[in-house]
Amino acid sequence: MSGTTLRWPLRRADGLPVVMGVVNVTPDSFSDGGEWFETSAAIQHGRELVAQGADILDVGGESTRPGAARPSTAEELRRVLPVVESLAGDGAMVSVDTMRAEVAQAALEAGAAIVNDVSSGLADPAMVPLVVRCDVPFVAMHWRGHSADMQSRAVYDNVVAEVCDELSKRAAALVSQGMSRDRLVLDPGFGFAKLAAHNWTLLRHLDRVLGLGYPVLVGTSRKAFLGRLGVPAGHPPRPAHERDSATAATSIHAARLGAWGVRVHHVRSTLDALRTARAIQEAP
Ligand code: PMM
Repeated sequence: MSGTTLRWPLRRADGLPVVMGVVNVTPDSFSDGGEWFETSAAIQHGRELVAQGADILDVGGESTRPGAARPSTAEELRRVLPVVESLAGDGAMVSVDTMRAEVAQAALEAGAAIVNDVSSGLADPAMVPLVVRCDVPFVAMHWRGHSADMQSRAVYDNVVAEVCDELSKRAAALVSQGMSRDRLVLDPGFGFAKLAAHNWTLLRHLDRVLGLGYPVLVGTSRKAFLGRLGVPAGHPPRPAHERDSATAATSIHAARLGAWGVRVHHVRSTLDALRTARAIQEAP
């Protein structure tokens, strides 16, 4: 497994946040559902994202959109493994986006270097022991339950305080189970058990998540709350592929506050935006 030799935390030579490009091998993700479902299309897409400048490719075989049903483990393995193997074989740094230890283990054996678990290990009791054993970087996201009914848990008195509290307790639990502190990345989980207003408030106060003292990954890309801006009430949100400019704006915000990385579908527009914002900031 490649994790033990990985220099971590990964940083870009140009100082911009690490850009994680999304490779969803699913028929039903809200953002790009079905587009890259065929193995060869997913591999081709991953290669394009690397050509656009992605630092990490995040390969996932389970849609986590609100209300989504889970695929079987066998189906998730079938979707993910050939894509991980091929992209890692090209030399790309691959993370596997999974809540299942069995899938994570097979992906690590196929060349993945990072585990990205939207449940932070809560969905499968075998996940944390696996990650500890393999000593690989672990992205732990704020999570309150599976997608089928997660939006019923989008209830907060103070979303920023509660997300920070739940995330820091989760990080402490992971460390107490043997995870090395410097292998951990935290993610506030935009869109997961959160309504649009919660996502906006969390973004505005992202500095509080950063204040927990871990590298922070921000995953707002193409999420529904970005598609509602400028759309009259009662009309449907903009389609997912029309949300990349809004995503670029959130990436600039995340970079300004010091996020470690951004997880995005369209890498080129994100990097264009990040480079532009920095050129303005650094101009005399
Ligand atoms: N969002 C999705 C899937 N995986 N992983 C992390 N760490 N953070 C996220 O915000 C996140 C994720 C859902 O979005 P997609 O369907 O576009 O992949």
